[in-house]
Amino acid sequence: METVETDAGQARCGYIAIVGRPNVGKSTLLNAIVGEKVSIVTPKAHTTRHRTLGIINRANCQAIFIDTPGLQRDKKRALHRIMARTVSQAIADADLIIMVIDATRIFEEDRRLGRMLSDRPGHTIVVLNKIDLLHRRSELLGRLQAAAQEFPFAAFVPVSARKRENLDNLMEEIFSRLPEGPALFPHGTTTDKDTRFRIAEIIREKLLAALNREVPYGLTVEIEHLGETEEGQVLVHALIWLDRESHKAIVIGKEGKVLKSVGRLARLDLVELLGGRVHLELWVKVREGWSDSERELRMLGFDMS
Ligand SMILES: Nc1nc2c(ncn2[C@@H]2O[C@H](COP(=O)(O)OP(=O)(O)OP(=O)(O)O)[C@@H](O)[C@H]2O)c(=O)[nH]1
Ligand SMILES: [Mg+2]
Repeated sequence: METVETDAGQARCGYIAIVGRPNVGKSTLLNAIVGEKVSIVTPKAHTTRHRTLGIINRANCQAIFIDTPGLQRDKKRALHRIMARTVSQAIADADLIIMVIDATRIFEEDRRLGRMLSDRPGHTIVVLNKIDLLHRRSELLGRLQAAAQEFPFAAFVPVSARKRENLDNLMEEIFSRLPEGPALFPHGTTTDKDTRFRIAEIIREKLLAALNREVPYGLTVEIEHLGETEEGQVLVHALIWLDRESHKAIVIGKEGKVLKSVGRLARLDLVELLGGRVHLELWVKVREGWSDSERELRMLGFDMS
């Protein structure tokens, strides 16, 4: 991405919450802005479960983005309640809010989110994502007008996170609105998440992509051991926790096919993340009802505060 012109004399720094319906491309946008995969992406809704920071620096400015889970109505499971709380907390913590919507259509859930943000109109930017899916570029003006009529917010920016289109304009809108203040993270830091978390998320990404229906939503990944083999490879032991015994055979697959393929794909990404050879071992275990138990969630490392 090109450098954005900023007032070099005035340090700026702020938190920007990225919020929106599931699957609108929030994590894809974060990764495109940071230029690194800090948050996992899949074609399935409810991929992101944790508040994840992505940090970038330009001249004298630091922008700290907060990726959030997709906003959802379903609050039946404890996991869903935590995810909804994560979104509210990120909004409360943020100096600026990016509300991501689909450029092709406004949904009722977008309107509901718009109402949640209506007390922060000057601090909210609407991003119309996936403009590459519009049949004709001439539709864009109409989509922008519709969004501006619907939401009383500060700016409306059409982008394609996947194709990295118009991100410079978005960055300008963001940088010009950041509050004054010194950087909060050292230069070079791109996320707040540690290696264990990032490894677990990469494995979960591959599982989500490989599995269908409700199976992916009842699983979580825990890194039991991170070390080194005698040959100097990075050694990862990961536990895949399922909340139903009946899902075990599906996750493992016939003759272990599903698990093997997940392991192969995850290892490719891990080699990139860890910068060396990786020995990955995956174990499938069951903890009935983990996703609806606050106690289990805490044990599995979910932030319950
Ligand atoms: N065509 C197109 N697809 C996109 C674009 N941005 C994201 N996607 C796709 O949309 C799907 C969802 O992307 P994510 O980034 O995981 O969406 P999200 O909003 O973070 O989803 P949750 O974490 O589940 O709330 C993926 O298949 C992405 O590749 C875009 O600009 N254009
Ligand atoms: Mg996401």
